[in-house]
Amino acid sequence: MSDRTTGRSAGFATRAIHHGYDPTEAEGAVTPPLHLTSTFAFESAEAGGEIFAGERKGNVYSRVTNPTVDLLERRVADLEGAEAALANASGMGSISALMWTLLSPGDEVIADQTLYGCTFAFLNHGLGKFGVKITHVDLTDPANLERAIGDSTRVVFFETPANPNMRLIDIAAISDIARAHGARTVVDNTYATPVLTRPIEHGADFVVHSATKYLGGHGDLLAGMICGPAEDMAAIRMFGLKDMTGSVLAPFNAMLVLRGLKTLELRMARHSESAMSVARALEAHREVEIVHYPGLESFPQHDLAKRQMADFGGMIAFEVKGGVAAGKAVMNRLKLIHRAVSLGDAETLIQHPASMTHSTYTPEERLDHGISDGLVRISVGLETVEDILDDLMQALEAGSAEKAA
Ligand code: 3LM
Repeated sequence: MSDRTTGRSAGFATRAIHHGYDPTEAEGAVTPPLHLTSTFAFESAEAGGEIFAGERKGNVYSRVTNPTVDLLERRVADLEGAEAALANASGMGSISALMWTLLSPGDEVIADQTLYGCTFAFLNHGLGKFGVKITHVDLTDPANLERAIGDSTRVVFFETPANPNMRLIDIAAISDIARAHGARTVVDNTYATPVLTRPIEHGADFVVHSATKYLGGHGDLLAGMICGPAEDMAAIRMFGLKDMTGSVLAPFNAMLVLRGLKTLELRMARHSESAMSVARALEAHREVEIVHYPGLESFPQHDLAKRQMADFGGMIAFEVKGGVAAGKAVMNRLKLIHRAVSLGDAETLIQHPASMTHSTYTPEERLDHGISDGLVRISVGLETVEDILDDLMQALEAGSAEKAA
């Protein structure tokens, strides 16, 4: 999309608001219509047959295409710099539709050590059961991939920043090695969003999202997205989505994600600014053992963060002195911040990965995969930052006071 007056390509926020839609298509409606329909009428029996055979364009059934969902797919593809995208009913729906399509028994997936709990379970307990080999490799050092990758490696999968410990992966370095060995790179971009990082521009083949999080942005839906080459997206639509998972995004939820996208750039700026303040305040607090936030100078991969991310995002992981019990006590003293899983909402959310989002790992696996039991994860929301800080500080101070008494 280009600016109508200058011809230069339109900016991110402009495309997030306008890409792929012209009000003249729909009686001048500035907001795109919601096509709340499961099925579509054919103008003749022959036309229906031709659409089914792929000889003529047209909608058949909303498990395959729907115009509201289609607009969301085109818009997210544009924002990620991808040829095409596919929407699903959840992030897990996206990851599974993609993997069922790319993989066959005997293939290997190399995944980073740290993954969201259900992704870890899907790979190891799901795909693993069907003859796909899952190998976890520490991808923070690309040399480890060079050593591990083999002829049967079909997919290299990672999150950056990773849920929950915030480790970063160098997308360009990993994608280069994967490509040289004929493997496809999949990046879960849920934490960064295309505002902060566009993995395809760094050489990745596919991007997946839990659009439940920042893309939707308001905690009122579940959704997932896959972005990548048009030919692969068509294959995933007609097999992974249509036949294997049936994990279709409802048109109403597509409309809500389209609404969320309009403010994505604005929200990410505010999430990032507030998270930076929270990370600094936590790091300065005597009750806090360690803070993992890519924007901090103390973050071991701060240089990579500056290279690969436009800003540092809204997610922080930290540990309180005194371990699990002390961390939970801090969580229980919070008054404004909600104790809840999920992330990317307007509300600040706090959770304990070991007993919540990452309880799909055994304690031994968590240890192996760099997910410490004392870790507390915070998704910094859009409230007035002083109120977030006051709440966290009173919860930490009460811990100091208890110790002193
Ligand atoms: C969570 N995460 O609280 P859905 N990829 C990443 C994710 O963080 C998630 C998914 C995929 C959380 C959800 S835990 C019970 C709640 C990096 C989800 C999966 O299927 O849309 O939830 O996305 O960390």
